[in-house]
Amino acid sequence: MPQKIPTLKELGWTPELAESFKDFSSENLIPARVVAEHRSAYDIICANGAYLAEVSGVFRRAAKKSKAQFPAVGDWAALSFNPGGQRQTIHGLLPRKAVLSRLDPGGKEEQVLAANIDIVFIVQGLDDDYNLKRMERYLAAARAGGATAVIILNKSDLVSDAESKAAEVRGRSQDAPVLLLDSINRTGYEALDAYIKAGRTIVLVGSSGAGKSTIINNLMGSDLQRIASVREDDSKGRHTTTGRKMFFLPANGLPRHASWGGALLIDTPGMRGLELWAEADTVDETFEAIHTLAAECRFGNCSHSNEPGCAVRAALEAGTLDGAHYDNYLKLRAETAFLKSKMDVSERLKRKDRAKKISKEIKDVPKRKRGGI
Ligand SMILES: Nc1nc2c(ncn2[C@@H]2O[C@H](COP(=O)(O)OP(=O)(O)OP(=O)(O)O)[C@@H](O)[C@H]2O)c(=O)[nH]1
Ligand SMILES: [Mg+2]
Ligand SMILES: [Zn+2]
Repeated sequence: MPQKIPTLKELGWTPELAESFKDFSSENLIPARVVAEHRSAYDIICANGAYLAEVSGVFRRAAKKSKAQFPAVGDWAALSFNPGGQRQTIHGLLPRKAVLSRLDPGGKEEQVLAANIDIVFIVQGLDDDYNLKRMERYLAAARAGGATAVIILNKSDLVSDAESKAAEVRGRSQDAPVLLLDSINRTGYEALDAYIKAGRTIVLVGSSGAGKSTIINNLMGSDLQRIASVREDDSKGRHTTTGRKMFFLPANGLPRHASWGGALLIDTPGMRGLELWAEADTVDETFEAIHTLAAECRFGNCSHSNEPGCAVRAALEAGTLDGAHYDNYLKLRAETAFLKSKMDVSERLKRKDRAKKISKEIKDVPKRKRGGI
């Protein structure tokens, strides 16, 4: 984390977290937030400052079976502090609130990209990166993890039909707000006021080259993250950001937008794809039109593929339901089907509760305004 080292409170430490930390503090452990992830170590911040940390041997053995149990950026860790040590030791993690997870690209398990987040900024460039199916996939992932999603269509300067693209996305984004940004001329940023607030943790995700690091730099008011141009022929990025890392927006270092101060932003490397770590019902909720139609299907457990009396297929045939939308629904449903047994039920319920709470908090959806920072 660059610049001033934030305090625990600035990192989002609350009396509730302190309460759930009680078991750890009796063992002389202190709280720390994980702010960056390296190959086998983590950057953490605790009351004593910023340090590198590793998990203990006991932790490693206990977590061995599951990658998701290892620390992720945003986690609250229990640390044994050694003033003279090069590296501090993580002995445990506090239970996570909302997370953003995906199916680990190398296997069949959950990978937590960011923990204890409030909002996911789904960033898409309006160049060749623009893709409704991918947007729906990210939306389902945010929902599955219990976070609120905000869709950011970046590079609005590059196209003449930005508004109609935004309208197209709104048609498929349900309650998720859709914002247009031009991050070169820094227009559209005022619309972020309603989401970027002190103490909130926000993770930016999307393809390489979408402009995530450019947005972080604009918000921080300085070029802390490296950015690089996309390929001209297909707008693909060059995987410039290589690790997940949290930034603290200083309250008084910002150009003109003091209201963003105190928010925590997580930059992530561009993803080639995001395979869902989600339950089928999450997918159903993401595809609201289909979900609504399904209530009219003859069979309660209709899969909307070949059953008689299927209202979804009827709408498809009548042309009132978009074919691409339906295809994407079936695809994402199929992906989630085999994960069902792997997910812990109580964990899922906790995530749902959290999602409800967060979306209540963030109900003050703004009227979109345009203008410079
Ligand atoms: N025209 C235009 N270019 C932009 C905009 N935002 C970002 N860019 C450019 O897009 C390129 C990629 O931006 P980055 O911020 O590096 O993208 P990223 O999403 O962080 O990419 P990875 O780190 O590889 O995941 C850079 O050349 C930026 O200058 C925008 O709003 N309009
Ligand atoms: Mg980047
Ligand atoms: Zn049906």
